[in-house]
Amino acid sequence: MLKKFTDPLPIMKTIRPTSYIQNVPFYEVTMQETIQKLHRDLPPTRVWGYNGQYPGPTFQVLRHQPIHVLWKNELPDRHILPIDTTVHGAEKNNPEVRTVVHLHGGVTPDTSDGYPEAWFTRDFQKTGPHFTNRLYTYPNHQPSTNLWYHDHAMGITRLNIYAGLAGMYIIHDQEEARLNLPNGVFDIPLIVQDRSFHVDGRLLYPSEPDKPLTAPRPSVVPEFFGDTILVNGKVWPYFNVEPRRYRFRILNGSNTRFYRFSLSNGAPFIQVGSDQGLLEIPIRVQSLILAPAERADVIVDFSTCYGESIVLRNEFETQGEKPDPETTGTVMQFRVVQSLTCPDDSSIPAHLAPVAKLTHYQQTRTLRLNMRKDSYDRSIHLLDDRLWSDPVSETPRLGQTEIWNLINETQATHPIHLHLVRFQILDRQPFDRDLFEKEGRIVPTGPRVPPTLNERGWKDTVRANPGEITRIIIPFGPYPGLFVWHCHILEHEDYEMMRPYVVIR
Ligand SMILES: [Cu+2]
Repeated sequence: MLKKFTDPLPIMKTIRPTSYIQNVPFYEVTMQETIQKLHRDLPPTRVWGYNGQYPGPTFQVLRHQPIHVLWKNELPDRHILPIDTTVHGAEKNNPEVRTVVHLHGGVTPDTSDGYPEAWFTRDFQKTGPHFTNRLYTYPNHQPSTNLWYHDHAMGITRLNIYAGLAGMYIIHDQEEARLNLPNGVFDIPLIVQDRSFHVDGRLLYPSEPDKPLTAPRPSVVPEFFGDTILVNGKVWPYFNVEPRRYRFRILNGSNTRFYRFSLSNGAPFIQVGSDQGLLEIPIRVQSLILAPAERADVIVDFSTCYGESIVLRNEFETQGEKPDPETTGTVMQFRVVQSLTCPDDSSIPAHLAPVAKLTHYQQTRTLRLNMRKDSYDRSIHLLDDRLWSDPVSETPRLGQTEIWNLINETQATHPIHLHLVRFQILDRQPFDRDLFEKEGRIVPTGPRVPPTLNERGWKDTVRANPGEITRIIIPFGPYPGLFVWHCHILEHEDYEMMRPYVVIR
């Protein structure tokens, strides 16, 4: 087993524009294969990175300052992970290595949103059926928040992200700057991901499910749990900190794994932001759940901890079991060993940003999260019992607000993500599953439970729990066009738990 806390936490570089096109910053990012040391005792690992870095460089942008990005693919022709060619979009007649970049949480026109079928290969030699343009533009009109960019290619997203194609994208604005939260070197993004390795250092991703079945090989797996935890691309790193407040922008960038973060010294997280920006007020939490793709913006105060070593733990129960503290129950370590370089004059204001509660809406949709068996007896997860290739069924009107009732008939929590929009969680309510299966009627068996305090900001990914109706309220806009909504468990998303949707004029 790999030793914990042997490597310092890497901090991703901030990417700089290569030029300006009519005063708009222009960035060029090249996807490249590279060899990286992910742990002191692990042989170097072949990974795929944006500009050859895993995780990719961090974008630091200003609100209302659009940017152009040219995403280029210089990856090899053969994939480094097992492709299931029975999965839609990954068939044998398609190129093995296809990429398209999505800015998760970005309010982006569809031509730059990274539609899964808008993929392209090395040097744009081949492009997918919905390829739109090479140069992407991000308007950045949304309030300050923590987004992330990652691959979204049809049928192989789970493999491309696992190979390393992900990075942070942070939007800043004046309102946030005025709050005087910890900044500069005291403001750190943390990308948390689980991985498994072969003894020779290669990334290990299963080529078939555990259960014996007459499936094709390689085959998709219904879920993936790695046996080590990486932060910013290092296995179980440590981070030397000063006795002061820090701001951590935490992203769960894992394929399937959920986390319940806590600190070993019992200190709380002061959460100031969720997926789509600042909360109304800071929320003090002892532990913090993040599903894949969710983000939390938190302040941790080390000011009274000089000399201590504090472990960031994970206590999320999977199938009724807590993770082993020796392995996936540990995330990283903070060592409060540095002396103060300057006094900590940061603050955590009582009020952060207004979050106007949405109440008015024009339409309601009831959408099932359900399952089916494929011809190999494997489980397919579906959105409203439809396949990716079925005709578009969700067509909200531009400028209108809808309530979506997500009825989770499955046994698992699905983090549901909509492109383009931000939304608010209204509530969750248990329903009678048997009755729904037999008669199709939705009969609640308990009250509507409002979201937790730290879920009451703007979101772009919501945990829809099994046996519950999760209600979200979504203003559609500001752009019309073709987008997707999907489960962010990458193994589900790749295997049919994703649907196109169209915002119509
Ligand atoms: Cu799912």
